[in-house]
Amino acid sequence: MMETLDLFGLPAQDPRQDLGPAAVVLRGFALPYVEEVVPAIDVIAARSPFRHMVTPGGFTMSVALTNCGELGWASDRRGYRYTRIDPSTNEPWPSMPESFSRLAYEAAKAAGFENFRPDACLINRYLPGTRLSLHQDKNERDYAAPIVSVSLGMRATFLFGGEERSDPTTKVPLQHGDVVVWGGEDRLRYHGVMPLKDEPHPLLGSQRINFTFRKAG
Ligand code: MD6
Ligand code: FE
Repeated sequence: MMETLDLFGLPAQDPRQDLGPAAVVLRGFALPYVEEVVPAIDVIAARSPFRHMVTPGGFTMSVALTNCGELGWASDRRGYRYTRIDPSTNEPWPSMPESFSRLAYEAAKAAGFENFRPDACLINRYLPGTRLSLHQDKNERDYAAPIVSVSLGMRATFLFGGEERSDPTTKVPLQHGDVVVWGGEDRLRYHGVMPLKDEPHPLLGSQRINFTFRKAG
Protein backbone atom coordinates (compact mmCIF):
# COMPACT_ATOMS: atom_id res chain seq x y z
CA MET A 1 0.00 0.00 0.00
CA MET A 2 1.27 3.46 -0.78
CA GLU A 3 2.13 5.62 2.16
CA THR A 4 0.26 8.92 2.59
CA LEU A 5 2.46 11.98 2.15
CA ASP A 6 1.76 15.36 3.68
CA LEU A 7 2.13 18.84 2.19
CA PHE A 8 5.92 18.61 2.40
CA GLY A 9 6.20 15.15 0.92
CA LEU A 10 6.87 13.67 4.35
CA PRO A 11 5.03 10.59 5.57
CA ALA A 12 1.84 11.75 7.33
CA GLN A 13 1.81 10.81 10.99
CA ASP A 14 -1.06 8.84 12.38
CA PRO A 15 -2.71 11.17 14.92
CA ARG A 16 -2.96 8.28 17.40
CA GLN A 17 -0.39 5.60 18.06
CA ASP A 18 -1.17 2.86 20.54
CA LEU A 19 1.73 1.85 22.77
CA GLY A 20 -0.34 -0.65 24.71
CA PRO A 21 -3.93 -1.44 25.66
CA ALA A 22 -4.08 1.69 27.86
CA ALA A 23 -1.23 3.82 26.49
CA VAL A 24 -1.50 6.11 23.46
CA VAL A 25 0.45 8.88 21.73
CA LEU A 26 -1.77 11.78 20.59
CA ARG A 27 0.30 13.49 17.89
CA GLY A 28 0.25 17.29 18.07
CA PHE A 29 -2.55 17.33 20.66
CA ALA A 30 -0.88 20.12 22.66
CA LEU A 31 -0.24 22.44 19.68
CA PRO A 32 -3.41 24.54 20.21
CA TYR A 33 -2.30 25.14 23.83
CA VAL A 34 1.31 26.18 23.12
CA GLU A 35 0.70 29.94 23.08
CA GLU A 36 -0.81 29.83 26.56
CA VAL A 37 1.32 27.14 28.10
CA VAL A 38 4.86 28.05 27.01
CA PRO A 39 4.98 31.55 28.59
CA ALA A 40 3.67 30.06 31.85
CA ILE A 41 6.81 27.90 32.16
CA ASP A 42 8.96 30.98 32.82
CA VAL A 43 6.47 32.33 35.35
CA ILE A 44 6.59 29.03 37.26
CA ALA A 45 10.38 28.75 37.01
CA ALA A 46 10.79 32.32 38.34
CA ARG A 47 9.19 31.15 41.62
CA SER A 48 10.36 27.53 41.74
CA PRO A 49 13.51 27.31 39.61
CA PHE A 50 14.60 24.27 37.63
CA ARG A 51 17.11 22.25 39.66
CA HIS A 52 18.97 18.96 39.46
CA MET A 53 17.79 16.60 42.16
CA VAL A 54 19.81 13.79 43.72
CA THR A 55 18.48 10.22 43.56
CA PRO A 56 18.36 7.92 46.60
CA GLY A 57 21.38 6.17 45.03
CA GLY A 58 23.39 9.40 45.23
CA PHE A 59 23.39 10.31 41.53
CA THR A 60 22.55 13.82 40.35
CA MET A 61 19.83 13.63 37.71
CA SER A 62 20.78 15.01 34.30
CA VAL A 63 17.24 16.30 33.79
CA ALA A 64 16.43 19.58 35.60
CA LEU A 65 12.96 19.81 37.12
CA THR A 66 10.38 21.92 38.84
CA ASN A 67 6.66 21.47 39.57
CA CYS A 68 3.35 23.24 39.68
CA GLY A 69 0.13 22.21 41.37
CA GLU A 70 -0.76 21.29 44.95
CA LEU A 71 1.83 18.53 44.99
CA GLY A 72 5.29 18.37 43.49
CA TRP A 73 7.57 15.40 42.85
CA ALA A 74 10.89 15.55 44.69
CA SER A 75 13.89 13.31 45.21
CA ASP A 76 16.80 13.27 47.63
CA ARG A 77 19.02 10.72 49.40
CA ARG A 78 16.01 9.60 51.47
CA GLY A 79 13.83 8.69 48.48
CA TYR A 80 11.21 9.93 46.04
CA ARG A 81 8.04 11.58 47.29
CA TYR A 82 5.39 14.22 46.61
CA THR A 83 5.58 17.40 48.70
CA ARG A 84 3.36 20.48 49.15
CA ILE A 85 6.40 22.67 49.79
CA ASP A 86 9.25 23.17 47.32
CA PRO A 87 12.33 21.99 49.27
CA SER A 88 14.54 24.63 47.55
CA THR A 89 12.37 27.65 48.36
CA ASN A 90 10.42 26.42 51.40
CA GLU A 91 7.31 27.84 49.71
CA PRO A 92 4.34 25.99 48.22
CA TRP A 93 4.84 24.95 44.58
CA PRO A 94 3.35 27.50 42.12
CA SER A 95 -0.29 26.77 41.39
CA MET A 96 -1.24 24.93 38.22
CA PRO A 97 -2.33 27.34 35.45
CA GLU A 98 -5.84 26.69 34.19
CA SER A 99 -4.49 26.11 30.65
CA PHE A 100 -2.36 23.23 32.01
CA SER A 101 -5.29 21.54 33.77
CA ARG A 102 -7.46 21.96 30.68
CA LEU A 103 -4.82 20.43 28.40
CA ALA A 104 -4.39 17.46 30.75
CA TYR A 105 -8.15 16.97 31.15
CA GLU A 106 -8.81 17.08 27.39
CA ALA A 107 -5.90 14.78 26.51
CA ALA A 108 -6.98 12.21 29.10
CA LYS A 109 -10.53 12.39 27.76
CA ALA A 110 -9.34 11.91 24.16
CA ALA A 111 -7.50 8.80 25.36
CA GLY A 112 -10.60 7.41 27.07
CA PHE A 113 -9.99 8.53 30.68
CA GLU A 114 -12.92 10.66 31.82
CA ASN A 115 -12.73 13.40 34.43
CA PHE A 116 -8.95 13.54 34.98
CA ARG A 117 -8.19 16.22 37.59
CA PRO A 118 -4.43 16.28 38.17
CA ASP A 119 -3.05 17.71 41.42
CA ALA A 120 0.59 17.55 40.31
CA CYS A 121 2.51 18.64 37.23
CA LEU A 122 6.19 17.71 37.09
CA ILE A 123 8.09 19.89 34.60
CA ASN A 124 11.28 18.35 33.23
CA ARG A 125 13.85 20.30 31.25
CA TYR A 126 16.23 18.48 28.90
CA LEU A 127 19.27 20.09 27.28
CA PRO A 128 21.40 18.38 24.60
CA GLY A 129 22.84 15.19 26.11
CA THR A 130 20.25 14.98 28.91
CA ARG A 131 18.73 11.54 29.37
CA LEU A 132 16.30 9.85 31.71
CA SER A 133 17.11 6.27 32.65
CA LEU A 134 14.50 3.52 32.64
CA HIS A 135 12.13 3.81 35.59
CA GLN A 136 8.60 3.06 36.72
CA ASP A 137 6.26 5.77 38.05
CA LYS A 138 5.05 4.39 41.32
CA ASN A 139 4.97 7.17 43.90
CA GLU A 140 1.35 8.05 43.23
CA ARG A 141 -1.28 6.92 45.67
CA ASP A 142 -3.84 5.83 43.14
CA TYR A 143 -2.91 3.93 40.00
CA ALA A 144 -6.46 4.25 38.61
CA ALA A 145 -5.79 7.76 37.26
CA PRO A 146 -3.71 7.99 34.08
CA ILE A 147 -0.53 10.02 33.56
CA VAL A 148 -0.59 12.66 30.85
CA SER A 149 2.82 13.54 29.42
CA VAL A 150 3.32 16.56 27.14
CA SER A 151 6.40 17.11 24.96
CA LEU A 152 7.51 20.61 23.92
CA GLY A 153 10.60 21.83 22.10
CA MET A 154 13.32 19.55 20.74
CA ARG A 155 12.39 16.04 19.75
CA ALA A 156 13.36 13.07 21.83
CA THR A 157 13.31 9.30 21.64
CA PHE A 158 11.10 7.85 24.34
CA LEU A 159 11.80 4.27 25.40
CA PHE A 160 8.81 2.20 26.35
CA GLY A 161 9.41 -1.18 27.97
CA GLY A 162 7.53 -3.75 30.00
CA GLU A 163 6.97 -4.46 33.67
CA GLU A 164 10.53 -5.72 34.23
CA ARG A 165 13.55 -3.49 33.73
CA SER A 166 15.09 -6.15 31.49
CA ASP A 167 12.06 -6.34 29.15
CA PRO A 168 12.70 -5.17 25.57
CA THR A 169 11.89 -1.53 24.82
CA THR A 170 10.34 0.17 21.81
CA LYS A 171 11.62 3.53 20.61
CA VAL A 172 8.95 6.19 20.27
CA PRO A 173 9.95 9.50 18.64
CA LEU A 174 8.22 12.39 20.41
CA GLN A 175 7.94 15.86 18.92
CA HIS A 176 6.82 19.31 19.98
CA GLY A 177 3.11 19.08 20.81
CA ASP A 178 2.87 15.32 21.18
CA VAL A 179 1.03 13.99 24.23
CA VAL A 180 1.35 10.50 25.70
CA VAL A 181 -1.44 9.25 27.94
CA TRP A 182 -1.12 6.02 29.83
CA GLY A 183 -2.85 4.26 32.65
CA GLY A 184 -4.66 1.06 33.46
CA GLU A 185 -2.72 -2.09 32.81
CA ASP A 186 0.20 -0.13 31.27
CA ARG A 187 0.62 2.07 34.34
CA LEU A 188 3.72 0.32 35.69
CA ARG A 189 5.69 -0.15 32.49
CA TYR A 190 9.34 0.90 32.50
CA HIS A 191 10.16 3.93 30.39
CA GLY A 192 12.93 6.46 29.81
CA VAL A 193 14.32 9.02 27.38
CA MET A 194 17.47 8.59 25.25
CA PRO A 195 20.16 11.30 25.34
CA LEU A 196 18.90 14.32 23.42
CA LYS A 197 20.55 15.49 20.22
CA ASP A 198 21.12 19.20 19.72
CA GLU A 199 18.60 20.12 17.05
CA PRO A 200 17.34 23.52 18.19
CA HIS A 201 13.59 24.03 18.09
CA PRO A 202 12.23 27.24 16.47
CA LEU A 203 10.24 28.23 19.57
CA LEU A 204 12.17 26.74 22.49
CA GLY A 205 15.76 26.58 21.19
CA SER A 206 18.10 23.86 22.45
CA GLN A 207 15.81 22.37 25.04
CA ARG A 208 12.96 19.97 25.49
CA ILE A 209 10.30 20.56 28.12
CA ASN A 210 8.14 17.69 29.33
CA PHE A 211 5.12 18.02 31.61
CA THR A 212 3.83 14.96 33.39
CA PHE A 213 0.44 15.42 34.99
CA ARG A 214 -0.63 13.06 37.74
CA LYS A 215 -3.23 12.53 40.39
CA ALA A 216 -0.65 12.03 43.11
CA GLY A 217 -2.52 12.61 46.39
C1 MD6 B 1 9.75 12.52 29.59
N1 MD6 B 1 8.46 11.09 30.96
O1 MD6 B 1 9.06 12.25 28.60
C2 MD6 B 1 9.72 11.66 30.80
N2 MD6 B 1 6.44 9.07 33.03
O2 MD6 B 1 10.51 13.47 29.63
C3 MD6 B 1 8.16 10.22 31.92
O3 MD6 B 1 8.96 9.82 32.74
C4 MD6 B 1 6.81 9.71 31.95
O4 MD6 B 1 6.31 10.53 29.78
C5 MD6 B 1 5.22 8.57 33.12
C6 MD6 B 1 4.30 8.71 32.12
C7 MD6 B 1 4.66 9.37 31.00
C8 MD6 B 1 5.93 9.88 30.88
FE1 FE C 1 8.12 8.52 34.25
